[in-house]
Amino acid sequence: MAANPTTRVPGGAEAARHGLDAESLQRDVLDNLVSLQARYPAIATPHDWYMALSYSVRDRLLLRWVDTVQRYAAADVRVACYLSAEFLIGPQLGNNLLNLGIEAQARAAMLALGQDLDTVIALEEEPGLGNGGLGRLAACYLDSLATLQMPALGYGIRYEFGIFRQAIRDGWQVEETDKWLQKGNPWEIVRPDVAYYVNFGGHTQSATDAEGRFRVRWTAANQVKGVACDTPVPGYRVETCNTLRLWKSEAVESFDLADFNVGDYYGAVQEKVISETLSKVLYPNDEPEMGKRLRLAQQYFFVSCSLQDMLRLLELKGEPIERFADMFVAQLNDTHPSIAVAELMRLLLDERGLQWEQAWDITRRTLAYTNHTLLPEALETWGLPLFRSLLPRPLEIIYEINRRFLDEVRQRHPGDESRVARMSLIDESGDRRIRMAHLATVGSHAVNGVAALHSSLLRETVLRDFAELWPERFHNVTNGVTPRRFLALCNPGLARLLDETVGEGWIADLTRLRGLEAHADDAAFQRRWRAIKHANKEVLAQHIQSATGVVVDPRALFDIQVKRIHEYKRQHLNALYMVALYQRLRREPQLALAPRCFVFGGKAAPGYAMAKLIIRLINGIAEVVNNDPAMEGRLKVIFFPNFNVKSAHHIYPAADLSEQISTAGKEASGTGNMKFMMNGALTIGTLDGANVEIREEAGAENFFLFGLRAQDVERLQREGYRPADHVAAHDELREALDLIASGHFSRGESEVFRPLVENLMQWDHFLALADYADYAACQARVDAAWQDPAGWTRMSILNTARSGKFSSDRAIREYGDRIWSLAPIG
Ligand code: GFP
Repeated sequence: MAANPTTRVPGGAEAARHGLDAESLQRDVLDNLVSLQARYPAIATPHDWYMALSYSVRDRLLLRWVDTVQRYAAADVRVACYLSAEFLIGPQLGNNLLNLGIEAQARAAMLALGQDLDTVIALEEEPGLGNGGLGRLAACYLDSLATLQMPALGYGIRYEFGIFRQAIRDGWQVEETDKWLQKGNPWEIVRPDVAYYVNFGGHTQSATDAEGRFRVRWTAANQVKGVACDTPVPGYRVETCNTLRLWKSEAVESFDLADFNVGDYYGAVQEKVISETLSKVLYPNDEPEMGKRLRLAQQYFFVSCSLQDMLRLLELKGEPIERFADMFVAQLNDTHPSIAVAELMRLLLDERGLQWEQAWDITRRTLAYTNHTLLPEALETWGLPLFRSLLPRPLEIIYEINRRFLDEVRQRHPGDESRVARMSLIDESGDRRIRMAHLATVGSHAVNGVAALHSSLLRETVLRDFAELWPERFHNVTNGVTPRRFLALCNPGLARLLDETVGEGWIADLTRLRGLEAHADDAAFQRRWRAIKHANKEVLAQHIQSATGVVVDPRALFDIQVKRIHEYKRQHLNALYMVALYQRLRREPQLALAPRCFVFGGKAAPGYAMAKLIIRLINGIAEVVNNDPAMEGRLKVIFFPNFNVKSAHHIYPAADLSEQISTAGKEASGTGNMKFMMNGALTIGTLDGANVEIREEAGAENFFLFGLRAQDVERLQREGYRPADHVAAHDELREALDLIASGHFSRGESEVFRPLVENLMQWDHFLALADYADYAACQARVDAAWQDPAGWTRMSILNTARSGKFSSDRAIREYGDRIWSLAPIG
């Protein structure tokens, strides 16, 4: 739809009503308090004020939003659609104020109304619509797309219950339901008119239509309606405001169950219940395959709604179907949306009547796939019976894609049937399963990993045959994080110093932080740098005290590991070192070691017993260490409960040391590592994921490196790794394991940690014991470096100064140039 200039929203009058000054804001907040909250100041609760202010900010965003939509509609540009099952967007109010540039005005307006802005901001419930890095990355990318003024839409699921809330009881993780919508969500705009139907179950029939063309009709057993729920995504200090569109499932009232389920009333009702619960809850990572029927349904649901929406937008633009791939590119964030390959084909073939070749050409040109993991257990596959019963028509299409694809492979490699079996979209080796990573690769024009090392391992291992077949399709785009939220917003003290030193331009061009290098050795500058870090540590110390009751000293070295709990991320390696340190200090109280405060945060998947045991271990160590008078002023251990975006705001700025200690070759990239670096933490890490590039940028001398390389890990495992040998060779390690096994950290119950200790001694799949000695030695270097404040501060400044590469703006530019052929439209 070409926008008619006379119908454009008149920015002038509207803008005046929604002025950005404190007085207009104050007026609006009061208006909204009455008209949207039905409250008046004398009885308004702090939450009412939060809602009223948020609505006032939203009004200002919507002006930009309407304008942006009209600009995109008028321009002949491609739109990037980011399809992701997770968007961990974090609290919105503070970020929106920052991006609009009206934080000071909002503060003044609230003050005039007798309210404190920070208190109001702290009340916001966080939408927990993601597990960790993958979902947070999607949110950072939306921020950069808007800031770079690139036409984009985020598409995902509006989960009613996000990732569970983690409570700690008796040292164990307890999961509580995340009722983030309970008090309402002021940022959401529900659009009942933007809704699509999605089929499930039933059967297919083929017939020839009136024009003699072969057509397939899918008669579903059940249909679900997806309703769009939009959230505005403003760019930083630009007029552009993009959209995050999340789908909410609803039962289809008019659907006549009896017509489709003759004789199976209960079955039909059950399906109806499923449709109503489709978008209820986010699945945690690392769960066993069982009971995932709903998960597959969720994936298909949001992908189908999103593709149907894109087709509708194409029509609105008045473009023919042949131009679909010119107008849209869809990035598949991991395999969760990879069913898009079959669904886009279905929509083009069955609903639009295209021929296979043309539909396939459009599909391939539209889709691109990002891989986020090499771990075999994390690569999605679906058993055929489950897939067939839920998605009979997409399955037929997958068979046909596979048939044609394997013909191509056979032509290229005649007689190489083992290659055919390896590359097939169906794994025939056991109970036949669909390999979603293969489907995504075959159906996309570009495939990328998320850090240089990961992308090359992807080409050499998991997708090797595909990289041989289509080398030009493989790319690397190293992840990035938004410096708006993860520096400007969460670390205002440092942000002020950066503004003063290199100018405000760093927020939109992070490479400008290089200007800090000139000050790295300046004693006065260093003092200011340390004072800011110290103030941030005081803030975190307060949060720690209110969350755990433990008092920590901000003068200690804050050594922090926050991320999902997983054996490959090796929180247990860190835990072993803490135990060893504790023993050393007990044995030799005079040891000249710097006081250290270890902080952990992260959730374990509810069904992942070993990860939960690691949490129990950390809490067990914390209980013993924090209550031992001999450790006072020397060692503290904290497990910060319910790590999320909100608490991350306090954690990254307060870190001295960032723990990035995964087994080399296992962490695809990491993004927390980048957030720590920007905030001046030094990294202790392996050569894994983006650590490799962080070290390159920071300089090897400003990074604490230890551990096996990816190729060593692979060789050791191939040759037969014997963890017990490493224990035998290292007294401190053996004693640490013995102490854990003795029940010292489990209130005398020696059984509690037995599975963990035995697992390490027998298998140690992630080589924690093989890396222990080097890790401990590296920690000693950290200790020595910390005892030289000037040297440490210099390294800290240089880390921030050289973090420019890790802005998500850089990453999004690379996607735009290399994968999407998409330029900003300012
Ligand atoms: C996953 C990978 C990480 C990677 C992110 C984003 O996140 O290495 O940085 O995706 O690409 F494992 P997590 O699920 O580990 O948080």
